[in-house]
Amino acid sequence: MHKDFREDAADAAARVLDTNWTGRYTVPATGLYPHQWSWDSAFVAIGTRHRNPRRARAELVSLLEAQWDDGRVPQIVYDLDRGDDYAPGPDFWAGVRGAPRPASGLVQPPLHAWSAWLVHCADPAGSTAEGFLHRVYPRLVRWHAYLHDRRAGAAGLPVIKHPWESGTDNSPLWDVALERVPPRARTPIRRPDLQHAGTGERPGARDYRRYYRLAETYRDAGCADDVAIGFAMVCPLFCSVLAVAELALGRVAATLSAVDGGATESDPGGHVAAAARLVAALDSHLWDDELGLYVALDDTTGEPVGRATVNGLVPLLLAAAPTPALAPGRAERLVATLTGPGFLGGGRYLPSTSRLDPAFDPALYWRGPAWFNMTWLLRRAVWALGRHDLAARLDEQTTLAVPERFPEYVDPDTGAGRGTRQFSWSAALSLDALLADERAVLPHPAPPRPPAPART
Ligand code: 2M8
Repeated sequence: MHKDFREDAADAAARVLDTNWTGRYTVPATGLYPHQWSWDSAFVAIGTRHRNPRRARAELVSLLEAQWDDGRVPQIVYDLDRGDDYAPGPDFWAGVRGAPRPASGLVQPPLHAWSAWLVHCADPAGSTAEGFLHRVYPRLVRWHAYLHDRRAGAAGLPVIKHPWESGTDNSPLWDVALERVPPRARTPIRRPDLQHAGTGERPGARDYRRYYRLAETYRDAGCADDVAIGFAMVCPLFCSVLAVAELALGRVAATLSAVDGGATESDPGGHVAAAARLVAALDSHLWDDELGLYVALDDTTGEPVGRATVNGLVPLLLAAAPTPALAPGRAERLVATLTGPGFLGGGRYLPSTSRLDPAFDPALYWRGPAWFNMTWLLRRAVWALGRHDLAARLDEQTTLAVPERFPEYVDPDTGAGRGTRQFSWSAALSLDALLADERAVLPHPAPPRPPAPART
């Protein structure tokens, strides 16, 4: 990439992040998404750390301050001044116990520990001076414990209780389970989102009636996770991100014990072991040999959901890990699927749903368009595997960011921008793709130090 282009693109991305910064956190987009979203903040901090590491730390600290008593980190932390600008708003969740701030009772993929580790590595001196890792580590441990314990499904992997928890809301992975949810909600459904994005790009009215119904059922059960609400799905993206986050927490724990000589209770080996358990369960329960990728599992019926989506390629992040690693042969199969006709072999950019899946639609939200966060995850995965050719191929999406004004997602064939614009994680992850130090690509356990030379 030309040097001037890189600098201009990085400046433009940083300006989007400055505009969307509220003073405490970054909204995903000022119109469509006017509150703090959980995994958006994690992605945003990964980009912000390059130019403003202090703000990246504040981003994660503000989100973790909204952590519930039971350890969950909420999907959305609401800004009450913008309460009516997005639905469902804060009123929908009012009355649920255990939340220190007005927030949704749902969660999102647990990318936060990985983000916190990358944020620390960008400015270790500033991070240490602020006690950043000491502040976030206990909260991240409780967050993961919530997922491992309260969300444990039959396969030993955490379940999601709503499509919004996957971050890939209308992915075909959730279609069959959603069919069981009556498309009727008591809450009147408002769609302020349609003022900011095309109707043909966002989920439809019937989807929304089911989303609301499911959210109502969960809320009315007090957001208790031991109550069956008819939707409990294991997502390969969610689980593999949690495994990487455990590896990151292992690095955080090791750093803390080196810094304070064990004063902070931390357990590096325990996090690596948790990651290993997740990888083993993922390999045993979610692999689809015919599709050549990982699929979702319906925890209610025990049935796998044989649909090919980008979610099922994300476990490639775990392929290069020395401990733990995917089962032999899986990395090669995943790369073949990634480069095959359903994904990069069938068009220019990485689609969110396989081009070969019957639900594929290049314009519709998570059913086809290329998203910057998925491309970023896969780019890190292939780089860690030494496939720099594929990383360069995935980088092509970054060049669209400036002319398309940092769109929420793009058409996977033409690259035309879709959804809202000046979207924070598109800007943050473009910034990271332009500026990141690739040596820190994944948070695998640090290699053991060579033994000190023997004294003579
Ligand atoms: C989208 O999800 C929200 C609900 O959380 C929505 O559709 O209104 C998804 O793309 C999700 O992954 C993202 O975190 C959120 C905010 O950017 O928007």
